[in-house]
Amino acid sequence: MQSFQSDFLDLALESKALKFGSFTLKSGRQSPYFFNLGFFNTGKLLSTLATSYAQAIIKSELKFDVLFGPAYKGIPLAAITVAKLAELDPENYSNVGYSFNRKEKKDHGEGGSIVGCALENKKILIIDDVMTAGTAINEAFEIIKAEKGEVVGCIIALDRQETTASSDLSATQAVSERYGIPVISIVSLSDIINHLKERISKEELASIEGYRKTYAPKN
Ligand code: OMP
Repeated sequence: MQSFQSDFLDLALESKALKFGSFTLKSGRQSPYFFNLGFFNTGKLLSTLATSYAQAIIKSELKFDVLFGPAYKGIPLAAITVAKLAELDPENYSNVGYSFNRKEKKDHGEGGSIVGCALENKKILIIDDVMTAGTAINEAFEIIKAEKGEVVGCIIALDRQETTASSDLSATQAVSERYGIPVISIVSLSDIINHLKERISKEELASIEGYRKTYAPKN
């Protein structure tokens, strides 16, 4: 594991963004852990979060023009990460743009549903928090398609590595296959288990391992 990944997981535990217990997911599944990126809510935490996203993007060597953060949660993620990319690697990222969609249509001023860089004819990297079934990401694809942008990849903080209800692939594998693009993450469920197994209780570890087995991709 790289240091940006372990720093990220350490802060996730410290900030209580990563919690253990019993949680109902958007999909209705009952999960023994939950990752709430909203707990990265101070300057220090956001700065580390931005570094982790930026390092994962730099490592991927993906080339893109605009980092797109779907409303609402993707908005600050796109903003902090594009700024951090320019700081860490100005030669390659100083001119990368960022944008996000409005949830409500604006009918005055310049109108339009995109704020920030226009997406037309641009290579777009989508940034989001967590992928479980891929529902949130699918909506982002629709928005970008309507704006005539080309999605070249997705970056998320956590890949939960779970199958969806309709496929034997994990949601990230399914999205990657459906759209023919890479889906990269700062960390995955396997990284959480490997990094934290000495620091969480035996019971917590056993229920996470059980959950992983139940929803593991079949490949
Ligand atoms: P999908 O849209 O099904 O991929 O689920 C991802 C969304 O679920 C995230 O954008 C969150 O709103 C929420 N979520 C988390 O934030 N953290 C988790 O650990 C799990 C979920 C979830 O409900 O699956």
